Amino acid sequence: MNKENMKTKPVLFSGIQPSGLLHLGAYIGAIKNWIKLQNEYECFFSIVDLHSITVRQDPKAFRERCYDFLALYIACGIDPAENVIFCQSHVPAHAELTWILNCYTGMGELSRMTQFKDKAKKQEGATVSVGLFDYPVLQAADILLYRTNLVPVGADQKQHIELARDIALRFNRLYGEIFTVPDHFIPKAEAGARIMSLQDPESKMSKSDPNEHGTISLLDSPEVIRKKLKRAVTDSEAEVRFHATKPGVSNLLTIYAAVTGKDISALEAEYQGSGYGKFKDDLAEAVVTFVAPIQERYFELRHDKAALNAILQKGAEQARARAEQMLQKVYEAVGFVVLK
Ligand code: AQP
Repeated sequence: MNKENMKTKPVLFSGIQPSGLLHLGAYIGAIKNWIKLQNEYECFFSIVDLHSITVRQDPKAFRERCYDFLALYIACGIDPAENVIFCQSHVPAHAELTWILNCYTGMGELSRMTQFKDKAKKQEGATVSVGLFDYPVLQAADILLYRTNLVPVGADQKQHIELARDIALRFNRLYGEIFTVPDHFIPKAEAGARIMSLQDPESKMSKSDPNEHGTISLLDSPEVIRKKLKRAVTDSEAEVRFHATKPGVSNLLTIYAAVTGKDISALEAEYQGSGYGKFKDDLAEAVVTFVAPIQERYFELRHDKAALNAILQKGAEQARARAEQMLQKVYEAVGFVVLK
């Protein structure tokens, strides 16, 4: 992409919380499309660290994980020379716009968010923070600050993007065309909109899954990947077929197709009559082969903190410049005194 053309391109924003190891679900649901779309859009890829503190983080591990994420974004194929990659906490406008948007969002709307209900349930016994409740508004601010046209996400985020659209439309009705109303970009189900846990195919693969065998991290070793896929829950039919009644096998087929580029129907044909053992072994090798170059590049990049900090510094400056413009526009629209 030629930087000169950036302003004429539509805008893409997306981010991932550095709240645990980056896994294959987030890669297939989101990052794969970031890579595909990065040349067509002016892209802002964020490490959304403000979102992560909606649940407790160990500060030292959390800080290091932000660098892990940066190195992984790049290792997966996001070019830092052509895209803006930044930590959300480096751009104060995200928190500032959230406050404004909080005042244009109903408690009822947030109460209906299924992610909140699921995540609050997972925290049973602990205090559920106001931040967790408000997280979709922060996400709306993330998106709306950049005049975003497209938000590539997994299916679990659809409701949040719809909320961001509702807030933008509501605000625009009151004050004129301030915000761009964003669209989501969600893969089709068979392309990995929702990759499920290897241990519980009814629940999505998740960073915070206490069962580590349910999730494949992009940094898992070949031995660990083989072990997790060998143990993956299937069914008693021994038939490699994509079907709603076979969620475990369908999930494995989706992963297989995503990491090899093969069609699901071709995989079904390839493994007809062969049982699950060979299917799982081959899938494990395909995943190992897929993550190998990502890991190699990751380890090259990860030790060079100075280079990573320089990328974050540049990204923060670029994102701040853009976000600040929108924030000023919003401040003016709601009637704050704006000092020129
Ligand atoms: N299992 C998944 N299948 C498809 N897409 C997924 N995404 C996450 N899990 C899957 C997509 O990846 C992006 C990053 O999500 P996030 O980390 O910001 O939030 P999340 O959806 O809450 O992810 P986790 O793994 O479930 O995190 P924890 O456990 O920390 O809450 C999003 O685009 C998401 O759709």
